[in-house]
Amino acid sequence: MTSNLPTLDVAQELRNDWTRDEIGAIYNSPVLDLIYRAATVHRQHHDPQEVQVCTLLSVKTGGCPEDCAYCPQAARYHTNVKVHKLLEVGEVLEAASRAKASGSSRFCMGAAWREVRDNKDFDKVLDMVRGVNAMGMEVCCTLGMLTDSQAQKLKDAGLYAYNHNLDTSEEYYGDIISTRTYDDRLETLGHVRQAGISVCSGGIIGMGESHNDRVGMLHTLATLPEHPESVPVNALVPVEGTPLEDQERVSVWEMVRMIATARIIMPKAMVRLSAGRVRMSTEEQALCFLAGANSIFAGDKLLTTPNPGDDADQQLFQTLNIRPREAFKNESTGQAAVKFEQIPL
Ligand code: SAM
Ligand code: DTB
Ligand code: SF4
Repeated sequence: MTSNLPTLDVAQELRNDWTRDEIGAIYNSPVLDLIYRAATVHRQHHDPQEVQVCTLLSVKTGGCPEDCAYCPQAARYHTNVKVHKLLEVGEVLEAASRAKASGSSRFCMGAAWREVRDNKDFDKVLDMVRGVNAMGMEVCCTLGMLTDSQAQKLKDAGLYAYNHNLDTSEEYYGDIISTRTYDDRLETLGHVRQAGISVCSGGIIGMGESHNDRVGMLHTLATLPEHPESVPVNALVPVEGTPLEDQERVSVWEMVRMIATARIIMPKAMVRLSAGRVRMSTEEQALCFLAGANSIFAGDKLLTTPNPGDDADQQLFQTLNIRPREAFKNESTGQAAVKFEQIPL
């Protein structure tokens, strides 16, 4: 018996000319074939025993002017998130140091901002970036929209990666967010890429989008001039008070389809099993790793919602014989290396 998957050379070169139909055919293929193929591609480009461990910290929480329907930090929704102004540099560096001690190689600082403004708070964030860089961790930020000069300042301070998610397809985007456009998002990603910062961009499933929307988002990512170095796949965490509070949780098979398709079409990217792990069993997470995920967020909190925590993850790594990936492994897409230097303080 042969597989009824459309033929595709698993040892293929990187491609940026995927059609939406080709990606749809992969996404919709029989799930066991899909996992097998993704696992094969994964083993050609990555060590399957290695999983990148990233720690997230919300450095400025809540009170955001945007209307992202999924987000507990939008000021207009009545959620239990407490607004907190930008943290002090010292407390952020202490958190980064704890994250490093517990095995994280990447530290990602998130701010509930629409965009970065050239003010004292941005100067503080630049100091945080310098400090985390000096600890020998990959430092990442997710601060909203950036201009080209702000991206350059972050790069000069030692920023390794910038997270800015497309979240969903261009067609569905307007149903989820009205306060900025898909093109705004793509423009910031262009500034990040231009500054030579590693690009982290993915999305969320379980927001009421169709399978075609999921394929559409993957198509946009895989046809960027260069693939993102990291692709986070989040399952919606439905939070009380947000417009999406009553969304049904996605099944593991939907996560597996997204992860496996991302792995096949962007073979060199780190595919991150992101929000939603707290609801998953060891077996479900193992399926996601088999399907090509090779990165997670660690710690007992994401930005504002729960995450499994270090003890559970230590157990997970032991059970599955996986080990944390070291910092600064060349994660270039193969199309243009992200040149990175550790900057002495
Ligand atoms: N304000 C910045 C921005 O929107 O780019 C950075 C922080 S924002 C919270 C980062 C990402 O978190 C969002 O793009 C979204 O993908 C993810 N996110 C937020 N709330 C979520 C939720 N309830 N479930 C899953 N992912 C979520
Ligand atoms: C990403 O793709 N997922 C993370 C990170 N990038 C910033 C955020 C998940 C947030 C989940 C909801 C919360 O904890 O507030
Ligand atoms: Fe604000 Fe980011 Fe949340 Fe949107 S996702 S409301 S921009 S913090």
